Amino acid sequence: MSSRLTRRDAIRTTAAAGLAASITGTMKQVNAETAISQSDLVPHSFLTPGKQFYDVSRGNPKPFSLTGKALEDAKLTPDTWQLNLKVDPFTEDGVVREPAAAEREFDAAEGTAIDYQQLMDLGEKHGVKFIKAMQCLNIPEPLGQGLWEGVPLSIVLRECGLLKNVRRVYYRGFHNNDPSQIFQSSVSYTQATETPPSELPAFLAYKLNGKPLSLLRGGPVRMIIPWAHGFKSIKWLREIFLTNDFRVNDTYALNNNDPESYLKTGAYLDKGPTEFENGEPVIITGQAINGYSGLERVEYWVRELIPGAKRLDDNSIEVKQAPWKHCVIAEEPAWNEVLPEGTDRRTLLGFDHETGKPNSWPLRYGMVSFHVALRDLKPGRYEVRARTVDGNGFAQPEPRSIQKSGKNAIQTRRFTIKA
Ligand SMILES: Nc1nc2c(c(=O)[nH]1)N[C@H]1C(S)=C(S)[C@@H](COP(=O)(O)O)O[C@H]1N2
Ligand SMILES: [Mo]
Repeated sequence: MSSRLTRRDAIRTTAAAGLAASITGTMKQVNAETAISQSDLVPHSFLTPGKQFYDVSRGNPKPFSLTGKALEDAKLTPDTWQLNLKVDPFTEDGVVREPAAAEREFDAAEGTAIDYQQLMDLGEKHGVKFIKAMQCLNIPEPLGQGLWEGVPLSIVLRECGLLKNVRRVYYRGFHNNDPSQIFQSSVSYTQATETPPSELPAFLAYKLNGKPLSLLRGGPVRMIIPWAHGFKSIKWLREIFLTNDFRVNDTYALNNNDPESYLKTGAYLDKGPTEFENGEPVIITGQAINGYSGLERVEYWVRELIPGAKRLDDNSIEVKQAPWKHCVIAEEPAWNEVLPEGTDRRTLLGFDHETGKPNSWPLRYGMVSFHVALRDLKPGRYEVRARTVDGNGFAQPEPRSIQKSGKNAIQTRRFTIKA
């Protein structure tokens, strides 16, 4: 792919159209005589470099801003990292009768915490890697997509030997001594230990895109919960608790979020310029999340905004019964070009162990680029929408249009074709 050449073409045609400022836009206009290049249609990199993830971090100071001794005291360097893996003796009258118990516990106070090398050793034997997109329940835009590498939570829990009365596993990242800074999340014991063979497991990640997980992205070790929104994927992981409290005690639930929501299938439009010359194709691009209920296709609908046009609600008849058409979903990338050097696809979860082909395209819990080139629109004002249709045939924002279980309102962009 000669992306440099096509880039230059795009600059030339954009400048010719007097839209020099729009070159970084991804909904751009391309001279009809210039072939539309692949990088115009798929402007996203397949794996997101760690630094370019949209960051969602709590804490004051934020853990990734710590340096020197403060960073070591926080035990957030590979040499100092320690993980407590303990039982929570919680009981409550009339609610939880018996406390959880474990044959073995790992506790820094006892000098028995799990260190980085021990986790690496587990990884040596039981490590897995997979590609997964990160998406915040509350932000209508994917945060990034990574190749994550680490150890399944089930393998780490096995270190505790026999367990009794454990119904949930909850975990926290580093926080300072202020209890209001605690940000914890949880999974059921079953979710932690019994991964359906076709699914990705809950796991402790220590590598991203082939490199040690950076402090910025939650390193040295973060939790990754593949089927969930980002709040379950706790960064700067330091503590895991085994409890008999069956209730979902995620901090996120206190902010009116559904703590059991699954990663939602949805289409997210890229931003771009709002004015175009007459007679040129308008390229609409975006990314879709392949969530828990699968991704069947992405659709778009363009309507002309005639004077007096009403704002349309996602659940309006006009939107539901509009003549939606298919967007083009990006093909599988040239894997050798997008994966870190030396990555053998046959070793990735979600890929066939013999052929190296992905078990599904788009990848489960991954994100995929989509596009459509709009041609022959006459001068006027327009509004374009994109939506996903999930594996059960439900169109976005269904089947869960409750925005506190994942933001997936139908996105719109408005633009004008000049006379
Ligand atoms: N320790 C800790 N982990 C955390 C958070 C946090 O504030 N503190 N934010 C969570 C939320 S809400 C999201 S969406 C993801 C974002 O991950 P990213 O910053 O790597 O994109 O991290 C999650 N893990
Ligand atoms: Mo989030």
